[in-house]
Amino acid sequence: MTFLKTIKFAVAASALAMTSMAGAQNYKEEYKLSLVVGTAFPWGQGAEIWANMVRERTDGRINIKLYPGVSLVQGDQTREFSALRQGVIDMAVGSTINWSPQIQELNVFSLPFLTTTFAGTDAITQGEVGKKLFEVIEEKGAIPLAWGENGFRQLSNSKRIIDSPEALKGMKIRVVGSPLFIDTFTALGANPTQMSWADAQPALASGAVDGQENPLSIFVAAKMQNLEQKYITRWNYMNDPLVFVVNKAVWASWSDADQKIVRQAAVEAAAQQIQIARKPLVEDILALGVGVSDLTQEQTAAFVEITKPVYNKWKSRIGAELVNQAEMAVAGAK
Ligand code: X2X
Repeated sequence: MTFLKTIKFAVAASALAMTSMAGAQNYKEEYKLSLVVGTAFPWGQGAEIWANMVRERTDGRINIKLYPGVSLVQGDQTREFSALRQGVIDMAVGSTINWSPQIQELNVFSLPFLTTTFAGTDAITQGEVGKKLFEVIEEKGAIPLAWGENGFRQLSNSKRIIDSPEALKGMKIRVVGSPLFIDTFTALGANPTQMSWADAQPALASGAVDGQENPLSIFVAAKMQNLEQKYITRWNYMNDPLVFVVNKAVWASWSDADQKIVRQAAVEAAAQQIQIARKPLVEDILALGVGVSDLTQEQTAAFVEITKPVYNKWKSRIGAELVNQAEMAVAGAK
């Protein structure tokens, strides 16, 4: 070995020793990943796919454990983002609805009837608006890596077919997270109550509330036919994207190579997760004896019309510029 080669070898060896030492010091034994629902749901399956990919591709250096039921924040899903920022949570696959109390811009997805199609949803998340929202999330203190999807939220209830705002009059509906939902369902003439997912299920079972809104994949996996839910209206009034995300300090503690692995795995897992979430479920639901109503264009128009003031009010709260951009993306997708 020449002198130069010997030097190089020594430097490389000590660099290696330093990296693995740093690794041993900085890497946690387990990374806590928060999510609302577990692996019986497409949402949880996406998180599991991500965790498994990362574990395999990092040879176990990054070991992710799933905490469904938002158990790290005692089931209060509206506190998930704060806990993530503070480091109580290391990672999450989280709903934009649940983070919207801390990140006003994420309300854009909850604007009633912003888009009723997957193409429209993709045009928003995969385009300029999606990029901008990732910048906002990063400014707020977390590293977003990929968009997933909970799905189009459909209305279900125990009482009757809902095909007009009149039919919804006075009905007690459980709603999520953001005050926007209270506004929407108040405008529709219903009687909305905000509660967590954990509280929603007993409230539906006991009849304390008549109905709720969630994607069909949630309806099926949570067996909502056993929670008195007999009628579904497939109105596609909003899609609920998920974000695959990592706490900033945790992210910074990983080597460049591991960051790359985690990011790439998030992108792949999210793509798979969206495919699973988009699997049609209407036949399965009809087989359960639950009625599913689709709306005509005229019927949809009545819902759009009556929620327009809510849309406009929240458009200025969210930022008209961002919402205009989302509207343009949707228009371009048609
Ligand atoms: O609470 C809900 O309805 C759920 C499970 O869809 C969310 O976390 C947004």
